[in-house]
Amino acid sequence: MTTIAHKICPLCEACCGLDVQIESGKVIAIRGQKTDVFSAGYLCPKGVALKDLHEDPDRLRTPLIKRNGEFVEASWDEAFAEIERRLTAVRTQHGANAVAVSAGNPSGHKFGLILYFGRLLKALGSRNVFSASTLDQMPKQLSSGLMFGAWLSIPVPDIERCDHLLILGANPMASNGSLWTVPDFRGKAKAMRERGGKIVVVDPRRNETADIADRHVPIRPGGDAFLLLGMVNTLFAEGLVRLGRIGEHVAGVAEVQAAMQPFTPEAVAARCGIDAQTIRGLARELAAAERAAVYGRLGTCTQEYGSLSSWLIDVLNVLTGHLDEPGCAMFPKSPAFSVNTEGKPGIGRGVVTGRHRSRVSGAPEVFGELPTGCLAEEIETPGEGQIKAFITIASNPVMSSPNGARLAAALDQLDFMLSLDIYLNETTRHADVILPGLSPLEDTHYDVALPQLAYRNAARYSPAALPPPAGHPREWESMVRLIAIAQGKGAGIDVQTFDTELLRADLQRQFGDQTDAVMAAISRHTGPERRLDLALRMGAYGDAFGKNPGGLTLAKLMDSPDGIDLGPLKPRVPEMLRTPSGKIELAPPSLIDDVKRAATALQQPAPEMVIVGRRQVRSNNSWMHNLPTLAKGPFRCTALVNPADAQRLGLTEGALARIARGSSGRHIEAQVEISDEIMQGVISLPHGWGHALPGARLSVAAERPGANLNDVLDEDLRDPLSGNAVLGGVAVQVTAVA
Ligand SMILES: Nc1nc2c(c(=O)[nH]1)N[C@H]1C(S)=C(S)[C@@H](COP(=O)(O)OP(=O)(O)OC[C@H]3O[C@@H](n4cnc5c(=O)[nH]c(N)nc54)[C@H](O)[C@@H]3O)O[C@H]1N2
Ligand SMILES: Nc1nc2c(c(=O)[nH]1)N[C@H]1C(S)=C(S)[C@@H](COP(=O)(O)OP(=O)(O)OC[C@H]3O[C@@H](n4cnc5c(=O)[nH]c(N)nc54)[C@H](O)[C@@H]3O)O[C@H]1N2
Ligand code: SF4
Ligand SMILES: [Mo]
Repeated sequence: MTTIAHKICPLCEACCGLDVQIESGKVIAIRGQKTDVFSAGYLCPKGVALKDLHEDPDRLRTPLIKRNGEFVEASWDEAFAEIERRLTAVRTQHGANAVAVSAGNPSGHKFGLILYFGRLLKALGSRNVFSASTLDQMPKQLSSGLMFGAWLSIPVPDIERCDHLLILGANPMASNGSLWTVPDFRGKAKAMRERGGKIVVVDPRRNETADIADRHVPIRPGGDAFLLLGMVNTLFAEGLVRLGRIGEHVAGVAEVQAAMQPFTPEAVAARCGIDAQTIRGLARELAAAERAAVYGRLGTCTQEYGSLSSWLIDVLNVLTGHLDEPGCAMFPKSPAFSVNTEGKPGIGRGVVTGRHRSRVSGAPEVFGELPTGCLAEEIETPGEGQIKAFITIASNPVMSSPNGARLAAALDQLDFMLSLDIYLNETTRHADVILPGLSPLEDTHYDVALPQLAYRNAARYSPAALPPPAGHPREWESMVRLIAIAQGKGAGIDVQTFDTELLRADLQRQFGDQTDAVMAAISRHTGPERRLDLALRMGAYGDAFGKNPGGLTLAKLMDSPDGIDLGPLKPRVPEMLRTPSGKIELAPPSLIDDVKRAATALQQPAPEMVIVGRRQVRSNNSWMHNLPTLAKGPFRCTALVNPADAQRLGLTEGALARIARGSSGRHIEAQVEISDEIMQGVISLPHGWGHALPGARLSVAAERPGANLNDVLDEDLRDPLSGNAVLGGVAVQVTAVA
């Protein structure tokens, strides 16, 4: 008998609904779910590869414990007993800060992990919290937090009504969108252009998105802040500033104007590699467009001026009247778990940073996290607060962070390391215990964060497509047992009972003497589902436990396998603001101050060659190169070089180039691909490759390991405000390998 299970794909931010065809417990095919109210049948090759992932013999299905340097299979109880013994010893001997935690990208997509992560951190009480966010979007979270009052109040283009889209440092054609949940970007971009809309892409590479755009403007890597400063300067100089409806809610326009004074298009042109006339033109056409949005992503975050660039993108949106209007940059309204729909509308506590600092480099905490670039030194450097134990949760920092080799060596100095992961890979090989998660097809799904970034408001939930193997806990259950260990209650607690206790304690603070009634109302669910039911019902569209009859509940979502459409984005200013002033803070002092740092770098000459990264459709960061469906076909980990550079450097198509990072002595060898899609003076290599490290169990990936871009990047190069790693625009020396 064939059944179709509906499953939301957890692999990237597009959140596509999938039809999983199952026969006798076996996956036959995976297709886009045409009836999904949000993704309407779209999927990419990675969604199809969920079948490979499910069946991958290398995927871990049993806990592993390292004994005498070798991993051996263990029961869940044995694994937890080992964790309890060793983690407790470290905490007793060295204190709470001796345990560090790192959350990787998939933990943001798994609701059993994300909903318990905060509770685990609280129970551990350590300042040493790290995540992929400081290799990714922390600058945007910081600028949004400072401007709008919440870390995830990030405006997204209302693409279905937009007629001018300026994209910087993003490639949604390959990435399927990021900090912008937009399945089928291609279809939506096509529709936009058919309406007469225009797409402009600013990128050192004529990427797949530039290929379908109206115009590609090459930019010197790391130059975005300068381009944007020049554009804002132009708006003021030419009288193009118009704030429109939201004007009365904006503070700091005069401060921005004053700070932008020195940055005429002529002054910034060389630094961003774009001539003054083009800069003025980009500003003018943005100002002239009725419904427009500026959107920037990874390329604008992972650079020296990541926070400045992220901020200036929204400064442009505000100053041209393109924030919070239909067809412009808008704030989605999420059905659950979003700060900007909770509490008193229009005002809040805002965000602060630097409540503590990293011990060795003194990097400020941002959003409760320290920069991942500081992880190795915090393990290596002796003294009070030194990291002695490390917990990774769906995190592969040996591959995904700059100079992972240093981190790998540091991990071997730890007293104890635990990994929640589904592979024995470059990072987890260093662990003492690995607790495997489920195959995504065996897990239930709700996107906690991404509806806050969605092109359209919707609510969707999917049950497991297949039952988990007997005795295999869901990841939230492992999290609950870890919390129990951290609280000194021991791994032997009854998970359900303890989870109920944890939730009751949380609710007590919020609901006081109503707690029992609320607990009773959500008691038909357990685990993350129970927390979800609560959040939905108390959320922006919820039934408010009967006060809003017909409103959302989890039961209602479960009865709607196609999801529930909640309509197009609507203007939300001032209701969504959570700044202490109740205003949009256009001129946060720390950012205005950082403008001075940019001023001192205006004359910085372009190095002869700099390196940047790129994403590819058939790849997902560091961990999906083991799946045959994605791994087959042409070798993808190639170094793109412009024909003029190739000639000058003596590089030939298909041969190896040696890419070295200055005096560090670190270098890699990568296969050359000559193409004029990359601008002169820039070399582009995808990240997440380099699967040749010993001790990993990735048989398919190891066949064509590729080179690791992060081996030539520096762990101490960061955007100082956000702590985000600089992953592009750094100087390298490129030579032909004989
Ligand atoms: N040079 C360079 N470096 C980069 C980037 C770049 O563009 N250039 N991009 C950066 C960005 S944006 C990001 S987000 C980071 C990502 O950095 P990470 O999050 O560290 O890396 P991933 O490659 O996503 O690895 C995810 C890990 O989770 C495991 N995993 C997968 N699914 C599950 C699951 O369901 N449960 C559990 N428990 N584990 C699971 C995988 O086996 C893997 O170990 O990389 C960053 N690094
Ligand atoms: N297929 C696939 N999809 C993915 C992922 C994946 O690995 N594979 N990863 C997911 C993750 S974790 C993330 S964070 C998102 C990222 O999503 P995107 O940001 O859309 O993806 P990237 O391909 O990294 O795009 C970055 C672009 O920035 C350009 N760039 C580099 N340096 C600069 C610069 O200094 N200035 C400008 N203007 N541009 C620059 C690069 O050439 C590239 O085109 O993708 C997600 N989706
Ligand atoms: S675009 Fe691909 S990987 Fe992303 S959610 Fe859709 S099917 Fe999954
Ligand atoms: Mo990311």
